[in-house]
Amino acid sequence: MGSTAAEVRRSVCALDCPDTCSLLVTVENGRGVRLRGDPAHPVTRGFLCAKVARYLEREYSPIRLLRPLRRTGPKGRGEFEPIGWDEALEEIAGRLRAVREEWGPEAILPYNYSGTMGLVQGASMDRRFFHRLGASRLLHTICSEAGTTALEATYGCRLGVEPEQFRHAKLILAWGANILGTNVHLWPFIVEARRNGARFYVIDPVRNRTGEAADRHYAIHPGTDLALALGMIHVILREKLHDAAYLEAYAEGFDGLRALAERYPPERASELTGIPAGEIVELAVEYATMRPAAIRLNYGLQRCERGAAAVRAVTLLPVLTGAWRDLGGGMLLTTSGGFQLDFDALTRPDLVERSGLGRPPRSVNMVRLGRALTELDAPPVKALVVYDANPAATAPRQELVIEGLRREDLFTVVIEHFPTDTADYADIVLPATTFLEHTDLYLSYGHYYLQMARPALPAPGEARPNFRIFQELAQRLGFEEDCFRNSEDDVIRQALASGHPYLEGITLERLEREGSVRLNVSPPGQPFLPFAGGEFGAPSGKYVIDAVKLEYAPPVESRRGDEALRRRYPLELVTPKSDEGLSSTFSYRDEVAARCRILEIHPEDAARRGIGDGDAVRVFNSRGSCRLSAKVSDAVAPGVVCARAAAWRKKLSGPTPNALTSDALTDEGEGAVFYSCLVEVERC
Ligand SMILES: Nc1nc2c(c(=O)[nH]1)N[C@H]1C(S)=C(S)[C@@H](COP(=O)(O)OP(=O)(O)OC[C@H]3O[C@@H](n4cnc5c(=O)[nH]c(N)nc54)[C@H](O)[C@@H]3O)O[C@H]1N2
Ligand SMILES: Nc1nc2c(c(=O)[nH]1)N[C@H]1C(S)=C(S)[C@@H](COP(=O)(O)OP(=O)(O)OC[C@H]3O[C@@H](n4cnc5c(=O)[nH]c(N)nc54)[C@H](O)[C@@H]3O)O[C@H]1N2
Ligand SMILES: [Mo]
Repeated sequence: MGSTAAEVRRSVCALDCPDTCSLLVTVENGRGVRLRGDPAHPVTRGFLCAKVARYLEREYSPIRLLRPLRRTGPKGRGEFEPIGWDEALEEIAGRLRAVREEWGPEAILPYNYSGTMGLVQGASMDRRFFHRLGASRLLHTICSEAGTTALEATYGCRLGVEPEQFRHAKLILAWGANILGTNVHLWPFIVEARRNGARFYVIDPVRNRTGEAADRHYAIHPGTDLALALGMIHVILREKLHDAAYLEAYAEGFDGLRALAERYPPERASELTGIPAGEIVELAVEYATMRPAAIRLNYGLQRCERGAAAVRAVTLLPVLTGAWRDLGGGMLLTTSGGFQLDFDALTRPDLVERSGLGRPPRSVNMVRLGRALTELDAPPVKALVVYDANPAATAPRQELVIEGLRREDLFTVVIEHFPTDTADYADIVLPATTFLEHTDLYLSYGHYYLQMARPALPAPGEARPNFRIFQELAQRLGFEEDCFRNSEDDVIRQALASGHPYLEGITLERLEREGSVRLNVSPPGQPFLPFAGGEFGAPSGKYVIDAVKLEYAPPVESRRGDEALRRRYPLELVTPKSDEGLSSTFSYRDEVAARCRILEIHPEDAARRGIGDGDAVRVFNSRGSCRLSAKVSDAVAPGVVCARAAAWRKKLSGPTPNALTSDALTDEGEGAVFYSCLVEVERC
């Protein structure tokens, strides 16, 4: 027997991460045997993060879902029997039709988020389906809404420094950004900058691996970044280190900012943030004078009650100093605004008019899924379709979410790769393909390369792409519009046809040939300087400084917040991402579960409670409780405890820290406030 020669196929990592890596998959006899980062991609540069380097283990996991399933046991037990696709789709279509008839289409709620960043599988046929149906509209707020709202309000667009240009910086601030854990492809550029003398500082309540690797780590109190930024602005203005000409040319509202910052001298900022006043002065002066200065802002600091204001203030720092003029200077929160695709063509919001509802459907904020399933009325949610998400593990108010999922009168469909906590509550489970098995188009929020992938591997068992599943449901519900007959390639062509200059000359054929194509954000071979001047990146030509929105107020759930609450629950819990996981996508792995079982607590707080290293502890507040294992450590400051997000409940044998997190909303954007969370801890 002649052995089949190994073949290398291209793919793209679809996980929700700024890096959106270009992949090379080695295939032998139809089976993936090796996965690596494409050495030719300017940001992937031939390496992968530890979790995705082992993605083939996930791909071929023995617990992967391979056939449609119907529930046989009580909800939550995860007991199912296999059924055929036709039977499954017929049943779903029938139930959706019945709910629509009895309760109206808004009684149907889709719930999806970050399973795949692919636009074809994650935001095209599915959206068309729910728009045409007239289903409740899900607000996708769980991750970044406060930050992007603030950025757009201030800059008018979502652009940032190219990762490749960080190599030119002399000062780099990682602000609420765990670069080594969540954005590791930025790291080599930081290493290069440091080799050339750059300094690297981290502002984060937790001293994680990124903080350990920094020249300085500022252990800021959670939720107080706004006060730090205002303190820095105060110093920069007092020392006259601002770029008056840049501000004059490009900013409106500067006088208001000056008046506000007057009231935030370093002493006040210090009291609020816990960072010594002298260090705030030094940081501000260094920031304004060491050039180029780049800020890597990630979404960590906007997951609190005043998250949008914090992002507004931090994003003003490079405006104030004119850091944007320098190659390697400025700020990176997201690059997604470079991808000027035709999103309406993809998702077809106009189809709502054909739903028969006669008005736009109601919106449901995904942060409040628990309330939606237990409290919402007129109509109540009677059918829930979950895909690309695992809310039983990742949404706040976990106990309320579970209470909702347990409802006998709720019909739940879960489209998944794995038997997640959410899938355990499904009436019907449908097996989905992974990004290695389907076609997709990928934007990025961490670089400026548009990418496309074809299936690199055959789909195992009976798994199907989301696109096809929603297409078949549309057919069964009798949706006749042409757009439901579009192919995946049709949809990609529609998305590319926006006519925007950034996409000129980028066709499906070219993407297919090259895999990854740089957007036309700057002339070939030249770096992109979105806000340097000249062709200024904001459409209005001006930044909007809205000082009224920048007044500091402590989060209700914080050490300066509600007093009665603080007395009962005196510790601030932050639940950032685990380095080993990707939200809950790898949480079936024992190493992720082990990591997520740990609660970091400062020696003083531990001693006061008689807690020793390794002790089993109960973490609790009025919303719920969970059992973790204490790690006594000064990686957190007194008053702060830290547990890693997104464990599977069944791997912890009980509730996860999201049983503790709140479904309050951010100041702007109605985003999630995972990190404004007061708790108490006791030894079990
Ligand atoms: N390994 C890994 N990579 C991931 C993910 C993952 O789960 N694991 N998830 C992906 C997703 S969904 C996202 S959105 C991105 C997120 O990427 P990041 O934003 O970098 O990660 P987070 O853990 O959400 O938060 C970043 C940091 O903010 C800190 N932080 C918390 N509260 C505050 C505060 O009040 N002020 C400041 N200054 N910092 C604060 C946290 O301690 C954390 O270290 O990462 C993506 N990449
Ligand atoms: N406490 C706390 N909670 C958090 C956070 C935090 O920092 N702290 N972070 C929040 C953030 S930033 C985010 S983005 C959310 C993320 O939360 P979710 O959106 O729930 O993301 P995941 O947990 O990664 O779950 C995605 C699921 O989609 C599935 N999937 C992947 N690809 C496909 C596909 O092509 N088709 C289908 N049908 N399914 C697919 C995967 O198997 C996986 O189970 O979590 C939030 N939750
Ligand atoms: Mo996220």
